[in-house]
Amino acid sequence: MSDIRKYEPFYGKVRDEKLQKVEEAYEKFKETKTFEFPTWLYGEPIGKLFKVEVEDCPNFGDTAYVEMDSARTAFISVDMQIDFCGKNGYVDVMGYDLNNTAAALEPIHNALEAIRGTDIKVIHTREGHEPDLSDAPFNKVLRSKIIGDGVGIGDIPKDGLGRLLVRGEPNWDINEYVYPIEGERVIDKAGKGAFGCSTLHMVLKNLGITHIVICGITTDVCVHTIMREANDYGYWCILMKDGTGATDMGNHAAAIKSIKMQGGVFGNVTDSKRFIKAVEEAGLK
Ligand code: C5J
Repeated sequence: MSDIRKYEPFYGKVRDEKLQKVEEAYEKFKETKTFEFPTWLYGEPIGKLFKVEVEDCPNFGDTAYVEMDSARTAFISVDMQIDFCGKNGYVDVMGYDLNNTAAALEPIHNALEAIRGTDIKVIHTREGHEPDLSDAPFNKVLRSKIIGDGVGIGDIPKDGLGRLLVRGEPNWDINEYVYPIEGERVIDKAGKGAFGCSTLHMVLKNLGITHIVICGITTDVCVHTIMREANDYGYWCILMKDGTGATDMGNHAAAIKSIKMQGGVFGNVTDSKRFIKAVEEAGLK
């Protein structure tokens, strides 16, 4: 008997228990088209269960539902900073159309209005670097200077509010239309992702979060990176697609589509209307 076969009975119990739970959830999904909140895994709900409709799941053209516990759900608004959607900010200096990223403001504002006063946890992130740029990779700063025609991370552009992508500068702050309010968490990150270079994962764990509704800018960079990281750790992630925007419309569309491949390779996709409807219908306030 090989070493692997020798330990097979030990592996088998763990595997069979998990596959039994998968089988049960699979039968339920066929009946209800719903990823039910797995109480066997997380325990009884702490808040209220509510269901969000998601698109193109499991196949393109299909509709499914994700059930979550309001008290264990985080709404994450990624990098809605002036640097990414405002005049003379980082994205503007690189020459991209601000309308694409600013389009996320209204849907996020509306979703925030709907969930404030519920037990859904709101988290905002900000991308930025220490004033001495000690946490900014050399290649990141150099590339930004090249694409910005000599004005990159740490520099002040003409008519700019302050140093690009530097913590504490007015342009690094969050757009006031989707600004955090008391009781919401704000997490600073030095990278595109957040699990390796910020306290996001600790905060999610400390809050007991199981489900994440994610939005913000940009779709294909920071939002996607964080969604992928969270998905790998087993969080159920739903992208609120109209609350996102990118520097390129093709990349925006591709980023949304790629989430839906393989039955939801990085999670699921909804929009602000469907998310707000789910919150309102569940009477979470
Ligand atoms: C980028 C971000 N695009 N927040 N940052 O550099 O997506």
